[in-house]
Amino acid sequence: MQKYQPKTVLITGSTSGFGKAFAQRFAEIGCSLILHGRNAEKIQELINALPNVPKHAMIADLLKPQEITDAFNAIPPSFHNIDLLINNAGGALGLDKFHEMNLADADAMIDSNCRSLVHITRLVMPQMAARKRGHVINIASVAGNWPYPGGNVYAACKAFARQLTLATRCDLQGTNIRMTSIEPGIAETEFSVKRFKGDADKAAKVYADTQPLTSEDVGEAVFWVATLPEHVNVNSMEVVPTKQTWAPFAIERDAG
Ligand code: 8X3
Repeated sequence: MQKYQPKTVLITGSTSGFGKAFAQRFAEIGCSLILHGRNAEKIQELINALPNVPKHAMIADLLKPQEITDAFNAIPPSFHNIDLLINNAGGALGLDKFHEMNLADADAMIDSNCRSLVHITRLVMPQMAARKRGHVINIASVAGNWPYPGGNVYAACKAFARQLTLATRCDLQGTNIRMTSIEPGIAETEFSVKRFKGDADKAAKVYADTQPLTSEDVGEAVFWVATLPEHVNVNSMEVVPTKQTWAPFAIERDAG
């Protein structure tokens, strides 16, 4: 089968977890990388650790739309022809019941998972359409497909990412642009430490006594999707550990 190789890849949230694995995987095949993150030092560390391919640090706080635009406009011309955008940044804050949760956390999740996704994609996509070449991969989650207690706003944000992917595909007729929603299940990354605001013990319990996905597992899934021949589009792909399935419905019963 004739395989496809992106030449320039932009990865948001590249300095940890899945983002790092994507950077490593695409560097291995010689892609030029635009590595987005909030922290310049962390991006530099990543740049130093990766194979020797062209790299550009894109520093922006995703909660600040103007920073996203400014950082996008500062991308050097040699990186302008972005073939693959991986919208990976975002994450969860808290696991509280909806009626008890912190509204500032909800706003931050909506901004980092949804608004920034729209803004970055809107900035990157015109050159893909003009060149009739490109692929946008949105990192959604099983949380967007299957409800679980305390998932509320995070789950809704991930459902947004998935549906934005599918709905946007309707607009991409004639552009040759591919678009994919990847929906990972439980994966051992910094995700839960962030969700529990630095409580490493609480985060570790999420992954205890089971075999979650690794960042590399998800990296391999994304790599496969991104290197399929250009006439093949994976709309959505759910990837979970073998040990993760579903619980029965919760039925509230009267006492007594
Ligand atoms: C992360 C997966 O199941 O922890 O998106 O919500 S889960």
